[in-house]
Amino acid sequence: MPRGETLPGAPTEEERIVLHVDMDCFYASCERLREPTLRGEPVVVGMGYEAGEQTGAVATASYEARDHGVESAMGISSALDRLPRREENPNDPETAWYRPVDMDFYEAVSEQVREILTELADTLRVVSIDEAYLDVTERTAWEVAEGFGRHVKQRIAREVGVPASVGVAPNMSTAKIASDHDKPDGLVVVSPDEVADFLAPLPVGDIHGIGPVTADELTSMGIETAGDLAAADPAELRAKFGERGEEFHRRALGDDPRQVEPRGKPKSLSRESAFDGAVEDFDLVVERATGLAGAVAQRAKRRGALYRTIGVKVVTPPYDVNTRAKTLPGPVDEPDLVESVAHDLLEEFDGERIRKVGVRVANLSFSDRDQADLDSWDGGGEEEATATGGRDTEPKETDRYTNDQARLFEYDPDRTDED
Ligand code: DCP
Ligand code: MG
Repeated sequence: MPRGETLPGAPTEEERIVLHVDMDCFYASCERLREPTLRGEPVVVGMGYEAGEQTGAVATASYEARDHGVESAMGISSALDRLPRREENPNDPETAWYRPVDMDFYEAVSEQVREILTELADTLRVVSIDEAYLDVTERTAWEVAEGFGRHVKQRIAREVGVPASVGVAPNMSTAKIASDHDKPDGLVVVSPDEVADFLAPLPVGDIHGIGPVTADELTSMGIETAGDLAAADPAELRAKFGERGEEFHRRALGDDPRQVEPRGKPKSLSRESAFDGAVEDFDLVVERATGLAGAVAQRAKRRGALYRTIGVKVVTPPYDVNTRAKTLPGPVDEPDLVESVAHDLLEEFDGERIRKVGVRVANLSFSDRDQADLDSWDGGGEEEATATGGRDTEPKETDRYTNDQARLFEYDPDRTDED
């Protein structure tokens, strides 16, 4: 339907109420859930924190640790410079508790949150392990939206035990900015008549779709805030950025026509794992791939997905991405086959130094199951199928992190609709 037209009886865009939930320092909050003594303490979660290891990266840091400059994607040595291990300095308050990443546990916690959100939303779109949009138009009204947002936070806190920040706004991009606005434990409601004033002072880089490069270009044009962008001449923006320029302009005005929609059925499922540096021991690679194959096959089973293509991804230094895939005569659900095909495809990399390995199933077909099951909170790792149906192709990068070191074990968020 063209913008500006409305079906009789359908709510206009301004009448939609969108809620964005983003869990606070999620992995660290999960660690606190099973180890309550970590509450209120600086906590750093990452890989490569086992005793004696000096490489690896921070997945997340609790807000107490962030106060000391420790943040996601930082190398462990920088983190340790700022905050040494508490175990080694028991009486020094300027230290932190370090814990390794445990994806299975975080996914289980995430699943519990998702169940609550499913109950609370008209429509739910899960974006990553700790983030989701809810269309709650039929559940609440602007006059009581703040209470509704608080109710969502409280249910998650009471029933799961982890903190969330919530933003409520008339559209997705403003709701996302709102949830980030007062973290941690934030609740920010931006009603339709407040959107422009809320956005105006924010730096342009906060606007959905504007990355650091575009932000720099805008700054050089004298456009620093969303308010500047909203006031800029759309024709000039178009001349400089093409259609994207007009979109930036609309977004800066708080105009985002996207509707909250559940995720469609995935085109493929994948899981990958980075080594701590590059490894030469091929047995280690095969062992890691076996674990990934099992996890992917299990995820496919849970979603009722059959696959025809099984593939691997191997990243060699510096950052060369190699993919290999095999397409079967018909769709299957056979975990053993995923493992053996993955092993076969990896053979040719025996003897190479390997930074990262991944396993993927594609060409999916689905048995009859509830769509809700497919809209899983564990969405990490899905990718669009390649147009060539799984032959050797350059995979689409779904990672939002530029620093490969920061791509932590099994962390592979599907941010394709976000970035
Ligand atoms: N993550 C990761 N590597 C990164 C960034 C994030 O492994 N470079 C993981 C750890 C986070 C989780 O993803 O806990 C969610 O990412 P967020 O960006 O939402 O970060 P947090 O939830 O940790 O913190 P915030 O309170 O800022 O949302
Ligand atoms: Mg978060």
